[in-house]
Amino acid sequence: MAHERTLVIIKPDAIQRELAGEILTRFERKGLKMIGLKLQLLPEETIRDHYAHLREKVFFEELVEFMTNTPSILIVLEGKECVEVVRRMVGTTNARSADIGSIRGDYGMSVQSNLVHASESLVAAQTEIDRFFKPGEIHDFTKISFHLVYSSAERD
Ligand code: DAT
Ligand code: MG
Repeated sequence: MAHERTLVIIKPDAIQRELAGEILTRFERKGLKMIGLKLQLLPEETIRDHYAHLREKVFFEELVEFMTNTPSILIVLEGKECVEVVRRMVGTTNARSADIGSIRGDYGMSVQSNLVHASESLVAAQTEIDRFFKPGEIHDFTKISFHLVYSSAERD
């Protein structure tokens, strides 16, 4: 399967604001294949690893608290060039300046509470999928709408 996989987290603010269905629907309607999905209260240590690149920042402890006080929805998506496609659907980190039409741009007003996480590269995506999902929680099935979403050359 040459199609990429990426990790999306529907964050606690989106769950509390009842935006989970809205956000999930965007990925479905785009034509992405959902191969993993679960609701989970994320363990503090897992979030410290996930955001290790930010551990020296003044906002880090508040970020850890924000991410661990309400469950998140974890999603693995698959599709052609989907790491880049999903990052563009999510928008830039600061939701106030994110493009209108992106998820953060349409629903958010915050840098921290910006509704969704999406892996930033193919390498990060693999690490993050392995961090949050066991192999048995990812489902490799044939999606019958693929011949409508892609040309034959784009399907592999
Ligand atoms: P992104 O989520 O767009 O990949 P990132 O990896 O730089 O951005 O940061 C991860 C998360 O950390 C981000 O979604 C929200 C939080 N964050 C980043 N910069 C912040 C800041 N200046 N103040 C508060 N939270 C911040
Ligand atoms: Mg990031």
